[in-house]
Amino acid sequence: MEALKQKFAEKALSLYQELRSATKANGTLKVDEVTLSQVVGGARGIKMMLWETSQLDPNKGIRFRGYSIPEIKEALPSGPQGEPKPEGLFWLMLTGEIPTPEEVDALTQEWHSRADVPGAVFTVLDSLPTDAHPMTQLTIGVMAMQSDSIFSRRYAEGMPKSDYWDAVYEDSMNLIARLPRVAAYIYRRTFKEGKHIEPDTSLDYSANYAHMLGSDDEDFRSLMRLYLTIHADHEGGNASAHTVHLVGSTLSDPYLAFSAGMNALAGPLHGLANQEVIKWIFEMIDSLGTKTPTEQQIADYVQQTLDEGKVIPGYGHAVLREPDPRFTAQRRFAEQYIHDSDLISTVWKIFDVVPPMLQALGKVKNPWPNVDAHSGALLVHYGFSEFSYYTVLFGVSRALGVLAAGIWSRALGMPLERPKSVTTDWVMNQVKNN
Ligand code: CMX
Repeated sequence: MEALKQKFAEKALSLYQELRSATKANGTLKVDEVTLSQVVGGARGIKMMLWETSQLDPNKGIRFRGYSIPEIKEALPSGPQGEPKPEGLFWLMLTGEIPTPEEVDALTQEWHSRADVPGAVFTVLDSLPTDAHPMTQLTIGVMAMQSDSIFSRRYAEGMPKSDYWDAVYEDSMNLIARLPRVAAYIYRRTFKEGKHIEPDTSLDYSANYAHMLGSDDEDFRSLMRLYLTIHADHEGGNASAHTVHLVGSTLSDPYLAFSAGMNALAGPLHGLANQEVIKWIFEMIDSLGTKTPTEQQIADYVQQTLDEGKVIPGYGHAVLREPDPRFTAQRRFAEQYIHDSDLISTVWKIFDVVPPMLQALGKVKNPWPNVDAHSGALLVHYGFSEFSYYTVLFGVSRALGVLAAGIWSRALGMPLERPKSVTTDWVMNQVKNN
Protein backbone atom coordinates (compact mmCIF):
# COMPACT_ATOMS: atom_id res chain seq x y z
CA MET A 1 0.00 0.00 0.00
CA GLU A 2 1.33 3.44 -0.84
CA ALA A 3 2.53 5.53 2.13
CA LEU A 4 -0.26 8.11 1.99
CA LYS A 5 -2.99 5.49 1.92
CA GLN A 6 -1.37 3.59 4.76
CA LYS A 7 -1.05 6.70 6.89
CA PHE A 8 -4.63 7.72 6.16
CA ALA A 9 -5.95 4.27 7.06
CA GLU A 10 -4.18 4.34 10.42
CA LYS A 11 -5.56 7.78 11.31
CA ALA A 12 -9.05 7.36 9.91
CA LEU A 13 -9.88 3.95 11.27
CA SER A 14 -9.04 4.90 14.85
CA LEU A 15 -10.93 8.20 14.52
CA TYR A 16 -13.92 6.26 13.21
CA GLN A 17 -14.01 4.17 16.40
CA GLU A 18 -13.52 7.23 18.60
CA LEU A 19 -16.29 9.16 16.85
CA ARG A 20 -18.69 6.23 17.03
CA SER A 21 -18.28 5.78 20.75
CA ALA A 22 -18.36 9.56 21.43
CA THR A 23 -21.60 9.85 19.43
CA LYS A 24 -23.10 6.80 21.10
CA ALA A 25 -22.43 8.20 24.55
CA ASN A 26 -23.36 11.84 23.75
CA GLY A 27 -25.82 11.57 20.88
CA THR A 28 -28.32 14.03 22.41
CA LEU A 29 -25.73 16.73 23.13
CA LYS A 30 -27.03 20.03 21.66
CA VAL A 31 -24.51 21.69 19.34
CA ASP A 32 -26.72 24.31 17.69
CA GLU A 33 -30.11 25.96 17.57
CA VAL A 34 -31.85 26.92 14.34
CA THR A 35 -33.72 30.19 13.82
CA LEU A 36 -36.37 31.08 11.28
CA SER A 37 -33.95 33.46 9.54
CA GLN A 38 -31.58 30.55 9.00
CA VAL A 39 -34.31 28.36 7.52
CA VAL A 40 -35.45 31.11 5.17
CA GLY A 41 -31.99 32.53 4.63
CA GLY A 42 -30.05 29.74 2.99
CA ALA A 43 -29.11 27.78 6.13
CA ARG A 44 -26.27 30.19 6.99
CA GLY A 45 -24.21 29.06 9.92
CA ILE A 46 -26.17 25.92 10.83
CA LYS A 47 -23.77 23.25 12.05
CA MET A 48 -24.91 20.13 10.24
CA MET A 49 -22.05 18.13 8.79
CA LEU A 50 -18.58 16.76 9.47
CA TRP A 51 -15.75 18.03 7.26
CA GLU A 52 -12.24 17.08 8.32
CA THR A 53 -10.06 18.80 5.78
CA SER A 54 -10.48 22.49 6.68
CA GLN A 55 -12.45 24.93 8.80
CA LEU A 56 -13.46 28.52 8.09
CA ASP A 57 -13.32 31.26 10.71
CA PRO A 58 -15.44 34.30 9.75
CA ASN A 59 -12.68 36.71 10.79
CA LYS A 60 -9.46 34.79 10.28
CA GLY A 61 -10.42 32.88 7.14
CA ILE A 62 -9.57 29.35 6.15
CA ARG A 63 -7.49 26.95 8.25
CA PHE A 64 -6.34 23.75 6.60
CA ARG A 65 -6.03 21.26 9.47
CA GLY A 66 -5.35 24.22 11.73
CA TYR A 67 -2.86 25.96 9.40
CA SER A 68 -3.62 29.44 8.02
CA ILE A 69 -2.55 30.32 4.47
CA PRO A 70 0.65 32.13 5.59
CA GLU A 71 1.47 29.12 7.81
CA ILE A 72 0.83 26.72 4.93
CA LYS A 73 3.17 28.77 2.76
CA GLU A 74 5.87 28.39 5.39
CA ALA A 75 5.30 24.76 6.28
CA LEU A 76 4.52 22.86 3.09
CA PRO A 77 7.23 21.67 0.71
CA SER A 78 7.44 24.22 -2.07
CA GLY A 79 8.58 24.80 -5.63
CA PRO A 80 11.86 26.57 -6.45
CA GLN A 81 10.45 30.04 -5.75
CA GLY A 82 8.90 29.09 -2.43
CA GLU A 83 5.22 28.68 -3.33
CA PRO A 84 3.62 25.64 -1.65
CA LYS A 85 2.90 22.53 -3.68
CA PRO A 86 -0.77 21.45 -3.65
CA GLU A 87 0.38 17.84 -3.38
CA GLY A 88 1.50 18.70 0.15
CA LEU A 89 -1.86 20.23 1.00
CA PHE A 90 -3.63 17.08 -0.16
CA TRP A 91 -1.38 15.02 2.10
CA LEU A 92 -2.07 17.38 5.01
CA MET A 93 -5.83 17.27 4.45
CA LEU A 94 -5.83 13.47 4.48
CA THR A 95 -3.44 12.88 7.35
CA GLY A 96 -3.30 16.06 9.42
CA GLU A 97 0.49 15.99 9.04
CA ILE A 98 2.88 18.18 7.06
CA PRO A 99 4.62 15.88 4.56
CA THR A 100 8.34 15.82 3.87
CA PRO A 101 9.61 16.96 0.45
CA GLU A 102 10.25 13.28 -0.35
CA GLU A 103 6.66 12.36 0.48
CA VAL A 104 5.42 15.17 -1.75
CA ASP A 105 7.67 14.05 -4.60
CA ALA A 106 6.37 10.51 -4.22
CA LEU A 107 2.80 11.79 -4.42
CA THR A 108 3.64 13.77 -7.57
CA GLN A 109 4.98 10.57 -9.11
CA GLU A 110 1.96 8.59 -7.92
CA TRP A 111 -0.34 11.04 -9.67
CA HIS A 112 1.77 10.92 -12.84
CA SER A 113 1.46 7.14 -12.79
CA ARG A 114 -2.34 7.40 -12.62
CA ALA A 115 -2.73 10.27 -15.10
CA ASP A 116 -3.53 8.39 -18.32
CA VAL A 117 -6.82 9.67 -19.68
CA PRO A 118 -8.78 7.16 -21.80
CA GLY A 119 -8.98 8.21 -25.46
CA ALA A 120 -12.78 8.08 -25.32
CA VAL A 121 -12.76 11.11 -23.01
CA PHE A 122 -11.08 13.22 -25.68
CA THR A 123 -13.52 11.89 -28.28
CA VAL A 124 -16.44 12.96 -26.10
CA LEU A 125 -14.92 16.41 -25.56
CA ASP A 126 -14.17 16.80 -29.27
CA SER A 127 -17.83 16.15 -30.04
CA LEU A 128 -18.81 19.30 -28.13
CA PRO A 129 -18.96 22.71 -29.80
CA THR A 130 -15.87 24.72 -28.91
CA ASP A 131 -18.12 27.48 -27.60
CA ALA A 132 -19.62 25.17 -24.94
CA HIS A 133 -18.69 26.82 -21.64
CA PRO A 134 -15.44 25.31 -20.32
CA MET A 135 -17.21 24.34 -17.06
CA THR A 136 -19.79 22.41 -19.10
CA GLN A 137 -16.92 20.70 -20.89
CA LEU A 138 -15.29 19.92 -17.54
CA THR A 139 -18.31 18.16 -16.06
CA ILE A 140 -18.85 16.25 -19.30
CA GLY A 141 -15.16 15.29 -19.37
CA VAL A 142 -15.37 14.05 -15.79
CA MET A 143 -18.55 12.12 -16.51
CA ALA A 144 -16.88 10.54 -19.54
CA MET A 145 -14.39 8.96 -17.10
CA GLN A 146 -17.07 7.66 -14.75
CA SER A 147 -17.24 4.25 -16.38
CA ASP A 148 -13.73 3.70 -14.95
CA SER A 149 -14.98 4.08 -11.39
CA ILE A 150 -13.45 1.47 -9.11
CA PHE A 151 -16.01 2.30 -6.42
CA SER A 152 -18.95 1.62 -8.76
CA ARG A 153 -17.47 -1.63 -9.98
CA ARG A 154 -16.61 -2.90 -6.51
CA TYR A 155 -20.00 -1.83 -5.16
CA ALA A 156 -21.70 -3.84 -7.88
CA GLU A 157 -19.49 -6.80 -6.92
CA GLY A 158 -20.74 -6.58 -3.32
CA MET A 159 -17.92 -4.71 -1.56
CA PRO A 160 -18.46 -4.51 2.24
CA LYS A 161 -19.02 -1.08 3.85
CA SER A 162 -15.64 -1.21 5.53
CA ASP A 163 -13.98 -1.07 2.08
CA TYR A 164 -15.86 1.97 0.77
CA TRP A 165 -13.15 4.43 1.73
CA ASP A 166 -10.51 2.32 -0.03
CA ALA A 167 -12.41 2.35 -3.34
CA VAL A 168 -13.20 6.06 -3.00
CA TYR A 169 -9.51 6.71 -2.32
CA GLU A 170 -8.54 4.90 -5.53
CA ASP A 171 -11.10 6.78 -7.63
CA SER A 172 -10.19 10.12 -6.06
CA MET A 173 -6.48 9.64 -6.67
CA ASN A 174 -7.14 8.67 -10.30
CA LEU A 175 -9.50 11.57 -10.86
CA ILE A 176 -7.11 14.13 -9.33
CA ALA A 177 -4.27 12.69 -11.39
CA ARG A 178 -6.21 12.96 -14.64
CA LEU A 179 -7.90 16.32 -14.12
CA PRO A 180 -5.07 18.63 -15.27
CA ARG A 181 -4.82 16.73 -18.57
CA VAL A 182 -8.58 16.95 -19.15
CA ALA A 183 -8.71 20.59 -18.05
CA ALA A 184 -5.76 21.57 -20.25
CA TYR A 185 -7.30 19.69 -23.17
CA ILE A 186 -10.47 21.77 -22.75
CA TYR A 187 -8.41 24.97 -22.74
CA ARG A 188 -6.41 24.07 -25.85
CA ARG A 189 -9.39 22.82 -27.86
CA THR A 190 -11.43 25.89 -26.94
CA PHE A 191 -8.85 28.62 -27.30
CA LYS A 192 -5.75 27.24 -29.07
CA GLU A 193 -7.20 25.56 -32.16
CA GLY A 194 -6.91 22.13 -30.62
CA LYS A 195 -3.10 22.24 -30.57
CA HIS A 196 -2.56 20.05 -27.54
CA ILE A 197 0.55 19.74 -25.38
CA GLU A 198 1.64 16.40 -23.95
CA PRO A 199 2.25 16.14 -20.20
CA ASP A 200 5.80 16.42 -18.85
CA THR A 201 6.22 13.90 -16.05
CA SER A 202 9.44 15.51 -14.86
CA LEU A 203 7.34 18.39 -13.50
CA ASP A 204 5.27 18.65 -10.35
CA TYR A 205 1.45 18.68 -10.53
CA SER A 206 1.08 22.46 -10.92
CA ALA A 207 3.99 23.01 -13.30
CA ASN A 208 2.79 20.15 -15.49
CA TYR A 209 -0.71 21.65 -15.64
CA ALA A 210 0.82 25.05 -16.52
CA HIS A 211 2.92 23.31 -19.16
CA MET A 212 -0.09 21.60 -20.75
CA LEU A 213 -1.97 24.91 -20.74
CA GLY A 214 0.94 26.37 -22.71
CA SER A 215 3.25 28.10 -20.24
CA ASP A 216 6.66 27.06 -18.97
CA ASP A 217 7.26 30.41 -17.31
CA GLU A 218 8.73 29.86 -13.83
CA ASP A 219 6.65 32.65 -12.28
CA PHE A 220 3.45 31.25 -13.75
CA ARG A 221 4.33 27.82 -12.38
CA SER A 222 4.68 29.43 -8.97
CA LEU A 223 1.32 31.14 -9.38
CA MET A 224 -0.26 27.81 -10.25
CA ARG A 225 1.23 26.18 -7.13
CA LEU A 226 -0.22 28.94 -4.98
CA TYR A 227 -3.51 29.04 -6.89
CA LEU A 228 -4.11 25.28 -6.72
CA THR A 229 -3.26 25.32 -3.01
CA ILE A 230 -5.41 28.22 -1.84
CA HIS A 231 -8.55 27.31 -3.82
CA ALA A 232 -8.55 23.67 -2.74
CA ASP A 233 -10.90 23.72 0.23
CA HIS A 234 -13.10 26.15 2.18
CA GLU A 235 -14.75 23.86 4.73
CA GLY A 236 -17.83 21.83 3.85
CA GLY A 237 -20.79 24.18 3.67
CA ASN A 238 -19.95 26.08 0.47
CA ALA A 239 -22.05 25.10 -2.53
CA SER A 240 -19.50 23.02 -4.46
CA ALA A 241 -18.15 21.17 -1.41
CA HIS A 242 -21.58 20.59 0.04
CA THR A 243 -22.84 19.25 -3.29
CA VAL A 244 -19.98 16.77 -3.53
CA HIS A 245 -20.66 15.75 0.07
CA LEU A 246 -24.41 15.33 -0.48
CA VAL A 247 -24.10 13.41 -3.73
CA GLY A 248 -21.29 11.27 -2.31
CA SER A 249 -23.50 10.40 0.66
CA THR A 250 -25.80 8.48 -1.69
CA LEU A 251 -22.75 6.33 -2.55
CA SER A 252 -22.54 7.88 -5.98
CA ASP A 253 -18.89 7.41 -6.91
CA PRO A 254 -16.35 10.28 -6.82
CA TYR A 255 -16.75 11.02 -10.56
CA LEU A 256 -20.51 11.52 -10.14
CA ALA A 257 -20.14 13.47 -6.92
CA PHE A 258 -17.32 15.70 -8.18
CA SER A 259 -19.03 16.58 -11.45
CA ALA A 260 -22.17 17.52 -9.49
CA GLY A 261 -20.05 19.82 -7.33
CA MET A 262 -18.54 21.41 -10.43
CA ASN A 263 -22.04 22.36 -11.59
CA ALA A 264 -22.43 24.23 -8.31
CA LEU A 265 -19.03 25.88 -8.72
CA ALA A 266 -20.18 27.07 -12.15
CA GLY A 267 -22.74 29.46 -10.61
CA PRO A 268 -21.95 33.22 -10.65
CA LEU A 269 -22.48 33.59 -6.90
CA HIS A 270 -19.80 30.91 -6.35
CA GLY A 271 -16.83 29.92 -8.53
CA LEU A 272 -17.95 31.63 -11.71
CA ALA A 273 -17.41 34.92 -9.86
CA ASN A 274 -13.74 34.78 -10.90
CA GLN A 275 -14.76 35.13 -14.56
CA GLU A 276 -17.40 37.72 -13.65
CA VAL A 277 -14.84 39.89 -11.85
CA ILE A 278 -12.50 40.24 -14.78
CA LYS A 279 -15.39 40.63 -17.20
CA TRP A 280 -16.74 43.44 -15.02
CA ILE A 281 -13.30 45.11 -14.84
CA PHE A 282 -12.81 44.89 -18.62
CA GLU A 283 -16.29 46.32 -19.20
CA MET A 284 -15.46 49.16 -16.82
CA ILE A 285 -12.17 49.87 -18.60
CA ASP A 286 -13.96 49.81 -21.96
CA SER A 287 -16.75 52.06 -20.85
CA LEU A 288 -14.37 54.56 -19.21
CA GLY A 289 -11.95 54.45 -22.12
CA THR A 290 -8.90 54.20 -19.84
CA LYS A 291 -6.75 51.39 -18.46
CA THR A 292 -5.91 53.49 -15.41
CA PRO A 293 -9.23 54.59 -13.95
CA THR A 294 -9.19 56.94 -10.97
CA GLU A 295 -10.85 56.01 -7.69
CA GLN A 296 -13.68 58.42 -8.50
CA GLN A 297 -14.26 56.80 -11.89
CA ILE A 298 -14.29 53.37 -10.26
CA ALA A 299 -16.72 54.59 -7.60
CA ASP A 300 -19.07 55.92 -10.28
CA TYR A 301 -18.93 52.62 -12.15
CA VAL A 302 -19.57 50.64 -8.95
CA GLN A 303 -22.58 52.87 -8.27
CA GLN A 304 -23.86 52.27 -11.79
CA THR A 305 -23.56 48.48 -11.31
CA LEU A 306 -25.44 48.68 -8.01
CA ASP A 307 -28.10 50.94 -9.54
CA GLU A 308 -28.63 48.33 -12.25
CA GLY A 309 -29.54 45.88 -9.46
CA LYS A 310 -26.41 43.75 -9.86
CA VAL A 311 -23.85 42.55 -7.33
CA ILE A 312 -20.21 43.64 -7.38
CA PRO A 313 -18.48 40.38 -8.27
CA GLY A 314 -15.59 39.33 -6.05
CA TYR A 315 -16.99 41.11 -3.00
CA GLY A 316 -19.00 39.69 -0.12
CA HIS A 317 -19.12 36.24 1.41
CA ALA A 318 -21.62 33.99 3.12
CA VAL A 319 -19.26 33.28 6.04
CA LEU A 320 -16.23 35.59 5.95
CA ARG A 321 -16.43 38.99 7.65
CA GLU A 322 -12.92 40.26 6.87
CA PRO A 323 -10.83 40.44 3.67
CA ASP A 324 -10.35 36.89 2.42
CA PRO A 325 -6.80 35.66 3.22
CA ARG A 326 -6.86 34.02 -0.21
CA PHE A 327 -7.25 37.52 -1.71
CA THR A 328 -4.38 38.73 0.46
CA ALA A 329 -2.16 35.80 -0.56
CA GLN A 330 -2.69 36.65 -4.23
CA ARG A 331 -2.02 40.31 -3.54
CA ARG A 332 1.28 39.38 -1.83
CA PHE A 333 2.14 37.24 -4.84
CA ALA A 334 1.49 40.16 -7.19
CA GLU A 335 3.58 42.49 -5.00
CA GLN A 336 6.47 40.05 -5.13
CA TYR A 337 6.37 38.92 -8.75
CA ILE A 338 4.59 41.56 -10.83
CA HIS A 339 5.56 45.19 -11.27
CA ASP A 340 3.80 47.90 -13.25
CA SER A 341 0.55 46.17 -14.14
CA ASP A 342 -2.31 48.61 -14.74
CA LEU A 343 -4.82 45.81 -14.32
CA ILE A 344 -3.45 44.75 -10.94
CA SER A 345 -3.27 48.37 -9.76
CA THR A 346 -6.92 48.66 -10.76
CA VAL A 347 -7.79 45.57 -8.69
CA TRP A 348 -6.11 47.20 -5.69
CA LYS A 349 -7.91 50.50 -6.31
CA ILE A 350 -11.22 48.64 -6.47
CA PHE A 351 -10.29 47.18 -3.07
CA ASP A 352 -9.97 50.74 -1.73
CA VAL A 353 -13.24 51.90 -3.28
CA VAL A 354 -15.77 49.07 -2.99
CA PRO A 355 -15.90 48.13 0.74
CA PRO A 356 -17.11 51.53 2.04
CA MET A 357 -19.68 51.69 -0.76
CA LEU A 358 -21.05 48.23 0.05
CA GLN A 359 -20.98 49.07 3.75
CA ALA A 360 -23.04 52.18 3.04
CA LEU A 361 -25.81 50.02 1.57
CA GLY A 362 -26.45 48.84 5.11
CA LYS A 363 -27.42 45.30 4.11
CA VAL A 364 -24.22 43.67 2.87
CA LYS A 365 -22.82 41.56 5.71
CA ASN A 366 -19.31 41.40 4.32
CA PRO A 367 -18.09 44.30 2.16
CA TRP A 368 -14.61 42.83 1.70
CA PRO A 369 -13.05 41.08 -1.31
CA ASN A 370 -13.18 37.31 -1.62
CA VAL A 371 -10.79 34.95 -3.43
CA ASP A 372 -12.27 35.75 -6.85
CA ALA A 373 -11.53 39.47 -6.70
CA HIS A 374 -7.85 39.00 -7.51
CA SER A 375 -7.25 35.78 -9.42
CA GLY A 376 -8.30 36.95 -12.90
CA ALA A 377 -5.88 39.88 -12.99
CA LEU A 378 -2.98 37.54 -12.16
CA LEU A 379 -3.99 35.13 -14.91
CA VAL A 380 -4.34 37.93 -17.48
CA HIS A 381 -0.86 39.12 -16.54
CA TYR A 382 0.59 35.73 -17.51
CA GLY A 383 -1.29 35.70 -20.81
CA PHE A 384 -4.39 33.76 -19.82
CA SER A 385 -7.07 36.24 -20.73
CA GLU A 386 -9.79 33.73 -21.71
CA PHE A 387 -11.83 34.36 -18.60
CA SER A 388 -14.56 31.82 -19.30
CA TYR A 389 -11.86 29.25 -18.46
CA TYR A 390 -11.05 30.58 -15.00
CA THR A 391 -13.58 28.52 -13.07
CA VAL A 392 -12.04 25.35 -14.51
CA LEU A 393 -8.77 26.27 -12.77
CA PHE A 394 -10.74 26.74 -9.57
CA GLY A 395 -12.37 23.34 -10.15
CA VAL A 396 -9.08 21.50 -10.60
CA SER A 397 -7.95 22.92 -7.28
CA ARG A 398 -11.28 22.29 -5.55
CA ALA A 399 -10.99 18.60 -6.47
CA LEU A 400 -8.17 18.24 -3.94
CA GLY A 401 -10.29 19.38 -1.01
CA VAL A 402 -13.64 17.85 -1.84
CA LEU A 403 -12.21 14.49 -2.86
CA ALA A 404 -9.99 14.31 0.23
CA ALA A 405 -13.09 15.12 2.28
CA GLY A 406 -15.04 12.44 0.40
CA ILE A 407 -12.46 9.82 1.38
CA TRP A 408 -12.85 10.97 4.99
CA SER A 409 -16.65 10.75 4.74
CA ARG A 410 -16.58 7.12 3.69
CA ALA A 411 -13.88 6.24 6.23
CA LEU A 412 -15.97 7.80 9.01
CA GLY A 413 -19.00 5.83 7.82
CA MET A 414 -21.12 8.92 7.21
CA PRO A 415 -24.68 8.11 6.25
CA LEU A 416 -26.96 9.43 3.54
CA GLU A 417 -27.45 13.15 4.13
CA ARG A 418 -31.10 14.10 4.53
CA PRO A 419 -31.92 17.36 6.32
CA LYS A 420 -35.54 18.39 6.97
CA SER A 421 -37.48 20.83 4.83
CA VAL A 422 -40.64 22.72 5.85
CA THR A 423 -43.38 24.53 3.95
CA THR A 424 -44.33 28.20 4.28
CA ASP A 425 -47.61 27.01 5.89
CA TRP A 426 -45.58 25.29 8.57
CA VAL A 427 -43.50 28.43 9.07
CA MET A 428 -46.59 30.64 9.31
CA ASN A 429 -48.10 28.31 11.91
CA GLN A 430 -44.94 28.49 13.98
CA VAL A 431 -45.01 32.28 13.70
CA LYS A 432 -48.70 32.39 14.77
CA ASN A 433 -47.93 30.25 17.81
CA ASN A 434 -44.86 32.24 18.78
N1 CMX B 1 -22.57 43.48 -4.28
C1 CMX B 1 -23.81 43.97 -4.08
N2 CMX B 1 -24.68 43.48 -3.17
C2 CMX B 1 -24.23 42.48 -2.40
C3 CMX B 1 -22.95 41.95 -2.51
C4 CMX B 1 -22.09 42.47 -3.50
N3 CMX B 1 -20.87 42.00 -3.71
N4 CMX B 1 -22.80 40.98 -1.59
C5 CMX B 1 -23.97 40.89 -0.94
N5 CMX B 1 -24.84 41.79 -1.44
C6 CMX B 1 -26.25 41.96 -1.08
C7 CMX B 1 -27.00 40.65 -1.33
O1 CMX B 1 -27.30 40.50 -2.72
C8 CMX B 1 -28.19 40.80 -0.43
O2 CMX B 1 -29.09 41.70 -1.05
P1 CMX B 1 -30.69 41.48 -0.94
O3 CMX B 1 -31.00 41.44 0.52
O4 CMX B 1 -31.24 42.68 -1.64
O5 CMX B 1 -30.99 40.19 -1.62
C9 CMX B 1 -27.59 41.51 0.78
O6 CMX B 1 -26.40 42.16 0.31
C10 CMX B 1 -27.24 40.58 1.92
O7 CMX B 1 -26.38 39.58 1.43
P2 CMX B 1 -25.25 38.93 2.40
O8 CMX B 1 -25.98 38.28 3.54
O9 CMX B 1 -24.23 39.94 2.72
O10 CMX B 1 -24.58 37.87 1.43
P3 CMX B 1 -25.01 36.36 1.16
O11 CMX B 1 -24.44 35.50 2.24
O12 CMX B 1 -26.47 36.25 0.90
O13 CMX B 1 -24.28 36.09 -0.22
C11 CMX B 1 -22.49 36.16 -1.76
C12 CMX B 1 -22.89 35.92 -0.30
C13 CMX B 1 -21.02 35.76 -1.93
C14 CMX B 1 -23.36 35.31 -2.66
C15 CMX B 1 -22.68 37.68 -2.08
O14 CMX B 1 -21.84 38.45 -1.27
C16 CMX B 1 -22.44 38.01 -3.55
O15 CMX B 1 -23.37 37.89 -4.37
N6 CMX B 1 -21.16 38.42 -3.91
C17 CMX B 1 -20.83 38.68 -5.30
C18 CMX B 1 -20.55 37.35 -6.01
C19 CMX B 1 -19.25 36.72 -5.55
O16 CMX B 1 -18.22 37.36 -5.49
N7 CMX B 1 -19.29 35.42 -5.27
C20 CMX B 1 -18.08 34.65 -4.94
C21 CMX B 1 -18.02 34.19 -3.49
C22 CMX B 1 -16.79 33.38 -3.24
C23 CMX B 1 -16.88 32.04 -3.90
O17 CMX B 1 -17.74 31.25 -3.52
O18 CMX B 1 -16.13 31.75 -4.84
